[in-house]
Amino acid sequence: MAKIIGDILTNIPWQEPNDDSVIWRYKNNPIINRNPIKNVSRIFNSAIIKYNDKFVGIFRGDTTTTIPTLFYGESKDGINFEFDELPIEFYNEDGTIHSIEYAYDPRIVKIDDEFIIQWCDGFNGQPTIGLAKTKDFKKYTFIGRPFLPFNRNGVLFPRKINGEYVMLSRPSDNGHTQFGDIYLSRSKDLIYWGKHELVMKPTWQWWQSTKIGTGPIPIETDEGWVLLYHGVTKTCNGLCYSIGGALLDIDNPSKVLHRTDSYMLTPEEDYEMVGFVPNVIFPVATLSDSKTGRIAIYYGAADTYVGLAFSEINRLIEFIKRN
Ligand code: BMA
Repeated sequence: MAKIIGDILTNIPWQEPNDDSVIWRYKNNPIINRNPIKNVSRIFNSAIIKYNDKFVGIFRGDTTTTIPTLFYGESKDGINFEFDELPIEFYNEDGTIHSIEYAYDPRIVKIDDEFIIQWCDGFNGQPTIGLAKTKDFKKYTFIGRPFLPFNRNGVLFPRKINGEYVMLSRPSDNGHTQFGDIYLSRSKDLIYWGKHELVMKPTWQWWQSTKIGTGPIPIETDEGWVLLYHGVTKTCNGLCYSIGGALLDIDNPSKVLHRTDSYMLTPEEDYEMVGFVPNVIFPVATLSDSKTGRIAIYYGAADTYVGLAFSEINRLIEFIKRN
């Protein structure tokens, strides 16, 4: 039996499965609908984490100017969220305002006593990774940009490994990138990054043959790091995004122990197949309970909604090893 190494979070959202699926959807999906707040058309691809007695999130909101930016929201149950109507304001270390060009696909992780936010950040009009920190979800301090453009899907591990911060990312281009591998980089201070290594490339299975990119913050278990990722295929109708999984070595996470040949979740529901960008399932965050092994997965659906799904650590690891 695999064990999650992490906090006991007994009140995460949960629904029992109806069958032996590795990942199953919440029955009342989507949990966030169109036009969720004033001047925001769609909230999707968003990050949720436990903070004190509530669940808080950094949400990607595509505004009515069509520019994506980041909003704060919170919830008692991890399902019904209330949002601030104004975007998050970031400050530089010297107290001046750090202005954001555009910001999307945030992730959030707690390392020691700080929450670190990672997102795709417009840098002179070109995408790369931005990092910021907060202790209270009120004051946000911009840390910097680990890499030059073009890069996306920067995802930190939830603790230092051998004394260093470790981040996965996907070097890309300035458009709707038609290629993409997952790389790993290390840093002693979150500012200077190096020791880059390749982790995974696309494979011959069509669902993950065009590009791949990291999803949520990896989950630590006694069998290795569980990594959920998106795998993309090209069709006559555009790109299609599904969820895959891998198990990475605990001390050297550039080493892939197991990886799925088959997808674990692919667009099948109306809210995943019809929307601003059809056929997209984009996993961004998980909440997991080390006591029961339950996992709640938050994903963007069709670049329009937030969907919720569930898994359980033994099923997940079994599937990753066998498929
Ligand atoms: C990717 C990112 C995601 C988006 C996906 C599908 O390149 O921009 O934000 O969900 O495309 O459109």
